[in-house]
Amino acid sequence: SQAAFRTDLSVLLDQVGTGKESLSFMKRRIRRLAQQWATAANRLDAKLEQQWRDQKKILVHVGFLTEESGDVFSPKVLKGGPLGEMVQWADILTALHVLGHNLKISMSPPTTHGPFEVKYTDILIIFFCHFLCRCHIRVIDTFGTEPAYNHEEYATLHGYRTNWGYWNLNARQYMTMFPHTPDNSFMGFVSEELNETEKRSIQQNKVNNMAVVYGKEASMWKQGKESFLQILHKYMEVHGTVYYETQRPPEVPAFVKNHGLLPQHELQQLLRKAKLFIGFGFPYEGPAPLEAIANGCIFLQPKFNPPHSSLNHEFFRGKPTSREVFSQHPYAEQYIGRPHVMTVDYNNSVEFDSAIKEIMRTKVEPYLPYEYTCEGMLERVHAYIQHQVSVGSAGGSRMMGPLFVPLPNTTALGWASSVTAPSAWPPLSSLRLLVSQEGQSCVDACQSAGFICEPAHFRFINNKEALLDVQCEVVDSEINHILPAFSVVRQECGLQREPLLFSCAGHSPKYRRLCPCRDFRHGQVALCRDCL
Ligand code: U2F
Repeated sequence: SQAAFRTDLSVLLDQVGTGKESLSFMKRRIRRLAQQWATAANRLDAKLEQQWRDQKKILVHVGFLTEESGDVFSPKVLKGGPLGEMVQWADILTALHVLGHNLKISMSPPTTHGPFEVKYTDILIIFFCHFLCRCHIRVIDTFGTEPAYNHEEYATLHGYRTNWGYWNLNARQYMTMFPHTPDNSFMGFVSEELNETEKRSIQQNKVNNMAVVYGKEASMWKQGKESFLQILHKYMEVHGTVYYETQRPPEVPAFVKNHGLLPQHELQQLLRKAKLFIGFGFPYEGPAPLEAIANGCIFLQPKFNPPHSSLNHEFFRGKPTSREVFSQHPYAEQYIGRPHVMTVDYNNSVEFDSAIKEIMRTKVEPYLPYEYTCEGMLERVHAYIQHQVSVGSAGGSRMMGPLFVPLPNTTALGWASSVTAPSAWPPLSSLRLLVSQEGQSCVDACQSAGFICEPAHFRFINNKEALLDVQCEVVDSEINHILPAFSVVRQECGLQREPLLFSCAGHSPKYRRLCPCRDFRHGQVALCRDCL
C-alpha cells in the first residue's frame, strides 16, 4: 500500500518504550524536534508531488541497547559518554515513522525472521543474527566499512580482517553518520533548524568573547591543552559542559566556567550565546559541531598532521576503514568550511592566536547543510527505501535489486553506444567517467572534479570499452579492490571479477583507477540530480 506522511509522533513515542536513560534521552529528543519534523514532512510531501511511495514493513533492531550486548551506552548517557549514536537512532526512528512506514522496534535478541522488507540494525547485533543478515539488512555503522574489509575471504588473505568487518554485505548496506566514503550509504541525523526571527535574535545576542569547549568528558581535556587554552583565555571567557559527580574535574582549569553535562536543549541555549565552539581533537566526527554552527557559532578545530587513521591511532585501530582523518571533523572542514569552520595547527601558537582574533571579529549567520535538516534526512531516507530494494534472498546481498541489475548484452557505456539500464538507481544519466592519478582513490578523483564517486556505477565501467583511450598490452580480470584500473608503466589493464570489491576508497601507488563519478544535489550529496 501507499505510505502516508505522519506528523503525529505519539505512536512512535509509545513504541520506543521506557525504563532506560538512553530511551528517555531519545524520547526527549523526539519530542523536542517534533514540530520541526512535522514541517519537514509537509514540505517533502509537497515536493514529491503525489509520487507513489510503497509502505514497507520495517524492523529496527537497536543492538547496542540490548542487555545481550552488554548495553554499555545506557549507563553513560548522564555521564558524558557517547550520545552521538543515540542522537542518530532517535532520528532514524523518527524519519521512518514520519515517512509512514510500518515500524517494529526491537531491543532484545531477534527471534523470528519476520516478513520484513528492510531491517535496520547496528554492527553489534549482526554478531547474534545469522538469519537477520544479508539482503534486507542495513547496518548503522558510524565510521563506515570499506569494501576491502567487508569481503571475508579477501580481507583475510590481504590483511584487511578486523573484528568489525567481513560480513560480505554490499558495502552500501552499511549506513554512516557522515558521508565518509560513498562506498557506504550516508544515513546522517538532524540538527536544530532556526527560523528567520530566531536567526536574527541570535545574531543580536551573540557574546563576542564567549567560547564553549567541545568535550563533555574530563578525559577529553587531558594533556597538552594548557598552552592553547591559555591563549584562548587571554581573549575569551571559556565555558565547558564537562560531566562531574561532586567536584570539579581536575583536568578542567579553574578559569573555565563549567556548567556540567547539560540536557540537549540547554546546550543549544548556551551555543546561541557563544561565538566560538572549540574542539580539542576528540571526539571525532560527532554531532555537536553541526549543532554549534547551526546556532551561529564558529567551530575551531585542530588540523591533524600526520592524519589519524586505523594505522596510527588507538581510537580508529581495528575499525574496518583505511580512511585518513585530517582534522577532528573532516565533514565540517570539507563540506562547510570558512567562515563557519576554521581548521588550524594548534601547535603553532601564532596561527592559533590569530584564529581567535579573527573569530571574534567575524560575523557569521547560523548555518545548517540541507542534508542535516529534517527535510533533507527524510528526502534521503525516502530515496533509499524506495530505490535500494532487495529482490529476494536467494543470492544473498549480491542480489540487491538496483545495486546489481542484470545488464543488456553489451556492457559498453552510454557515452559510446546506446546502452540503457532503465531500472538503474542512481540513473545512468548521472554517470561521469574519470581516470584517477596514480595513487589517488576514486573518492578523491571524483571530488576534485566536483563530483562524487558512485559505487553503483562501477558495473557500467568495468569493461574493455571503458578502457578505450588507454593503451593496454593485456586486459586481465582479477579479484582486487583497486580494479578496474591500469598500470601506466606496465601497460596492464585490470577489470574487477568480484562485484563486492568495487571500491571508491581503494588506491595504490602503481595504479590509475577507472572511476564512476556522478553529479549530486546541492546540499544533498547522497542523491544525484535525477535521483528523486
Ligand atoms: C561522537 O560522540 P559524542 O557523543 O561524543 O558526540 P558529541 O558531538 O559530543 O555529542 C553528541 C550529542 O551530545 C549532546 C549534543 C550532541 O547532540 O547535543 N550534548 C548534550 O546533550 N549535552 C552536553 O552537555 C554536551 C553534548 C560520535 F557521535 C560518536 O559516533 C563517536 O563514537 C564518538 C567518538 O568519536 O564521538
